[in-house]
Amino acid sequence: MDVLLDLDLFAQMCLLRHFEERADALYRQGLIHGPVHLGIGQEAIAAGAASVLRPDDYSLGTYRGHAHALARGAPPDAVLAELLGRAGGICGGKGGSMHITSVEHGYYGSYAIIGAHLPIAVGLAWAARIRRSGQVTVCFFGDGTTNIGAFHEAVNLAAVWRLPVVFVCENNWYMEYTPIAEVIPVALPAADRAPAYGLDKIVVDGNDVAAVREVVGTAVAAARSGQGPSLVEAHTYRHKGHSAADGGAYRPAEEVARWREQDPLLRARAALTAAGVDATKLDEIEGKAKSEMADLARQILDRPPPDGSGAWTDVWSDGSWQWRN
Ligand SMILES: Cc1ncc(C[n+]2csc(CCOP(=O)(O)OP(=O)(O)O)c2C)c(N)n1
Ligand SMILES: [Mg+2]
Repeated sequence: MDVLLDLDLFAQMCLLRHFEERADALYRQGLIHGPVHLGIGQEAIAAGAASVLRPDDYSLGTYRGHAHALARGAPPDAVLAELLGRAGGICGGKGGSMHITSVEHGYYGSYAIIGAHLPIAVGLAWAARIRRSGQVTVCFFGDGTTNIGAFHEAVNLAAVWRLPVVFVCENNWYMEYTPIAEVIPVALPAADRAPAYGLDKIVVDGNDVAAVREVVGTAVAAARSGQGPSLVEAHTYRHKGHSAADGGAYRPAEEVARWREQDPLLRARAALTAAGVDATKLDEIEGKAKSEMADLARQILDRPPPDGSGAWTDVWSDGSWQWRN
């Protein structure tokens, strides 16, 4: 069997997929307030990249960040409770879907402002360099983000200072409702711009978890050994709309169908069965993930909302909310 893909990694992708399918269903029932952005179809990037990180490495993502937090080990229970606004939410119910953060698991946040987290990733990498800790930072963002100034500033500074950071552009070919090709003068939003910063042009099939693992693994190893940053462009597609409220009708049906055939879970299944794994074993793993997420949602919906006593905690770094109000 290909050592880059094993049953644990398949199980991880099933967890990410069924967590989000459940979140989508709950959103449709009106049980999640505020926007929800699903990365269904993009799981191979989150799972593959997280699988090459050390527990003390850093990662950051966008509002499409559930999978990135879960892939680093954030408990599904606490993430789903956050989405549902129930007690036990990973950010105490104050963040919601777009701001999932788990510092404890090295996931330094989901950011709703496009590009805002790239300079933060550079800061984390710089701090790791000063401490000589050997930690690597991996920063995920979309294709549309490459048109934001912060992208260019962050990649430039990381390249000049040769910081231990890996930028991963999840190119799903759309920025909200706009095809990326309409708003960039090059074909590949990240890869075609990498040489401008002295970086290699790196493209990976983002729906092939083994390929993501290999390419991001190489970039992470280079960063850790002092060879500086990388900019990786991973090609993928979101199966659903920009947010759960968007039907995605602006995308040609044949394009959606073509990418559905390239679904990362289907691709992983094909690779595993070709390597001799019984399909019933894979069904069992996926069925388990699906039923566990349904059970989790039922349990969380039985919980009360947070009681409000923690509303002012964690608001200021020194905790001094009393004298500020
Ligand atoms: C600074 C800023 N400008 C505009 C927006 C509105 N906005 C939200 S998502 C989005 C598109 C981002 O596309 P991309 O980077 O490709 O990420 P994807 O949603 O495809 O994962 C935009 C423009 C924003 N959140 N922040
Ligand atoms: Mg995009």
